[in-house]
Amino acid sequence: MRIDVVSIFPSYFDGLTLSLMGKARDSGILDLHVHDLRDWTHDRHRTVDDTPYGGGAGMVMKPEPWGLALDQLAGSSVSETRPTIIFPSPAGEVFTQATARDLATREHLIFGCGRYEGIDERVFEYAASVGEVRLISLGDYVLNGGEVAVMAMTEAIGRLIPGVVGNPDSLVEESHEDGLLEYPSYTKPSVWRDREVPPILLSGNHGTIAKWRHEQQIQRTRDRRPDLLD
Ligand code: 6GU
Repeated sequence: MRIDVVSIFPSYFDGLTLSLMGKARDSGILDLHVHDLRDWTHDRHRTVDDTPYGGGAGMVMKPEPWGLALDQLAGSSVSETRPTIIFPSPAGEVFTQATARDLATREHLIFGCGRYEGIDERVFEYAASVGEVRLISLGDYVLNGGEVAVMAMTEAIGRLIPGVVGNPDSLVEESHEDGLLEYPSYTKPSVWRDREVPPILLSGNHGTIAKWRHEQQIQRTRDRRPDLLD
């Protein structure tokens, strides 16, 4: 999979050289490129924002650098198929494990990180002429820009690409994969600071253990995330 990220703070994404995402890049499973939006400006100050038409607080990202970025990154020199172009936005559809699974099947993702009060609306219209546009939110709260959201999304998507997570079994038994939260885990020692590991886990009976874990999943989901059971 190819991923392009456009941001005015490319160094946010230095963390994607670490751990499993770093390994996926080194092995070539993930072809990730981070770009500075200012590289598509042509004025001396490398301007990416301006005041909003109609007045109001804050600044708006100018359309021209975004247009040039999309022309270059969505062009056929980068991918044969139309890319999926994702703009992180608190005004978008909410990102879930199902979104991650869908996006993990795409050949080419482009993430456009907005800052300030947002991006000139015409950029979204133009992007829809060169790719499939998705506005995606991490949840109902506001971040200063899309960078942290794109870090989260690329990790959630990247780990679903075959070969990124070493043991595929660990993808199956996780929170949200079956609509339930994960069961509790324990390791040695069997008694720690007077607290015992649930004895059933030491019984060696795999059938009863599986049943107990499933019950724990349901109980936790009911307690912490009843909305997932509706
Ligand atoms: Cl994707 N972007 C911003 N700026 N704020 C958010 C968000 C995204 N998701 C939740 N809050």
